[in-house]
Amino acid sequence: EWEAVETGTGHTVYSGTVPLTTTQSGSTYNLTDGARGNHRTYNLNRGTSGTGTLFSGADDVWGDGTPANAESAAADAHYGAALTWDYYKNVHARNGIRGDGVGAYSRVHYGNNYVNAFWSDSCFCMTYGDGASNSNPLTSIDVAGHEMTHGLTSNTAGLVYSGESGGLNEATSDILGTAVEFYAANSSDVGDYLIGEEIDIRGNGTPLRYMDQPSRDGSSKDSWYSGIGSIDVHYSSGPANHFFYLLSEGSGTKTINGVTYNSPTSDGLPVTGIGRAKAEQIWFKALTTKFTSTTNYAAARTGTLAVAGELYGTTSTEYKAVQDAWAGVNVGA
Ligand code: ASN
Ligand code: ZN
Ligand code: CA
Repeated sequence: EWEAVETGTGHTVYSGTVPLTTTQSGSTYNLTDGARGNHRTYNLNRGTSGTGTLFSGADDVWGDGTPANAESAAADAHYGAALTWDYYKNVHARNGIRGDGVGAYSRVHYGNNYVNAFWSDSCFCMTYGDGASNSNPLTSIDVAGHEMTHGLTSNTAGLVYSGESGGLNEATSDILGTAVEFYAANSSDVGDYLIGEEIDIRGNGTPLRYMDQPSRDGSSKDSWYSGIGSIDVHYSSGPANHFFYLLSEGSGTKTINGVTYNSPTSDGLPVTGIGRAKAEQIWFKALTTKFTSTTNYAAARTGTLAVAGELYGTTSTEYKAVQDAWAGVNVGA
């Protein structure tokens, strides 16, 4: 018996035809990513516990691009995990979720008509439902990056998943999930500042969340206020998502990759963006070197400013942009 790292082909639901790193064991191919800590992708086949079965087959072609083929969502999940791994490594020099080179695993086809996806620390794994009518698996790149980033946050800052730290935990997943989507630069899946725009989770074609103006979803908050720690963490994430958009792109109206955004500030003052790449460096470094389990919005401001000072200096335009972007979401000195 021998094993070899191979490059197969995935026909995904959301990203077209993509390369997938797999493992060949004898005459069988497995969805085990031999180049990325052996990250594996399993089929729960509508079950809700255990690992189900590892995706395997006699050829190295996975899925047909439709949700009806069980391998299609697996191809998305395997691809999303690989992209997130590559993004952490190539953009932030981090070797996997824990920094130890060990891969996690993905489980697809969780439950029946299950409209959610989630990370779990106990299994060190991420899990995806198939959505309404089992026809919209929640396996798009931004969602995969979001869920895997819950693992990163848990193993770094450890932001408690309630109160303001919970909102910052959620925003970290939206921010880095979005960064992975841009990193993919896949012609089928261009980057945007929307979350879940491909999975039709609302059934009307609209995204789950908006980073330019989080209140566009009807529930999220654009700016910090006393008491924001009492609302759902997927809504208290709003100010941090909005901060990241403002820091990257600046305030006002802007069209990027064909999507038009409108990002107002709570203080009415303009923010000049510093570009997504610098904003990502600031957030990632703050997450991994400044934030703790109890970091709140005020402390996130302090931590991101400290990082901006370290990276660019306290008299830099980058430092001022961090100040202005936090002021734009009502987080002040
Ligand atoms: N999809 C959700 C999330 O990752 C699942 C949850 O709320 N636990 O935040
Ligand atoms: Zn989340
Ligand atoms: Ca997106």
